[in-house]
Amino acid sequence: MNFNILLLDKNKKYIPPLQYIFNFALIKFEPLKVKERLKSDDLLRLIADTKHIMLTGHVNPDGDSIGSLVGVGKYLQELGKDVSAVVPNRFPDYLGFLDPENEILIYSENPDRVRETVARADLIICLDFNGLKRIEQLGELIGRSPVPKVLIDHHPQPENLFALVFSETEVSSTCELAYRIFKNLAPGEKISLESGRAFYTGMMTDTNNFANSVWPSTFRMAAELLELGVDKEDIQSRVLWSFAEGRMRLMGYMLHENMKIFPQYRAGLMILTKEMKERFGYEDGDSEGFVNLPLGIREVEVSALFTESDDFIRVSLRSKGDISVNRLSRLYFNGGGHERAAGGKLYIPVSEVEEYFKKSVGEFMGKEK
Ligand SMILES: [Mn+2]
Repeated sequence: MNFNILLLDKNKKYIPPLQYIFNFALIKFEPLKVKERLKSDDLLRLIADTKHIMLTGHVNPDGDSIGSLVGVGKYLQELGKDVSAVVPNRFPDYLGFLDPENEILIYSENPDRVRETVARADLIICLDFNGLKRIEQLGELIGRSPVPKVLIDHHPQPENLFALVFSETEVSSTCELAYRIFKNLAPGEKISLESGRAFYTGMMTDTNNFANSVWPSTFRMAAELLELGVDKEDIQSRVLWSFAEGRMRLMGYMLHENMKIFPQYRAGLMILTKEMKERFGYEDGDSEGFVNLPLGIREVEVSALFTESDDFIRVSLRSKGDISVNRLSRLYFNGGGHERAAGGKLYIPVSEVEEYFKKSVGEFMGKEK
């Protein structure tokens, strides 16, 4: 291990505190594993050599995506870095409080500025997705950049093109992993309230308000962030209790008229068509969480939400028990994800979705039994 004095920027001189020097002795009290500690030293060295750092989130950015971009971004700014955050397309309005100055660049709306940002960056950090193909054209652009790329993510099977990979599936969220890395990264540099609030948002949304994918480390982090001063009521009311009336009406409609249950396959299904979106004044993010609803039914172990868009049908899958929707999606829905939460895409007419779902889930659940 290297205890050189770290110069993160010309005006700031870092002298490692005692705690850093005795890091190995302290490891058993720290959530960081030895391997991670060594990797985070590599990350610190990579960061120390850079001026312009670009952070990238995934398509249809959610709370974990925006939370990790803002949490990591603010931290790196505190270190004196020039930081840009980019997402492939727009994120829902209820996450706007994390980016009050509209600093996050949106590739679909401003491709030229994003191109300039990629050209200027001397380090690219990818957050909350496991490979560049997941971010479509933005991924191609980043793939052509010669600068080192770092991945921080909690999805299985990360792509093999990064200089440094932090990939851990036994955490609630990318925000949890990023918090763990950055809170121990630069000696003497603390997580600010602004970063903490962003990280809290991501762990709260990815766990469905601390219901799924919660680990002991998740609650520990939540406790630390509350001690830091994060206002959880404020975040809850901004993110969970700020939907439009149309979203509630749509949810009622989906449950009452649209949801189909197939007890023979232990499966539930909802199909959100463009026609329904129009009827209920649908806005991006309005169907957030719908896919979890059928899982509340005793018999249902796999739940699917199909959302029609102009070019394809977006697939969301959830499960409980031992059913792997990651596998289900890889086999039938051109996607993947976590064991109990996965996504995919279908390129068939919306009228054929129900038949296709019944056929594939029937085959799959037959094998799973
Ligand atoms: Mn996530």
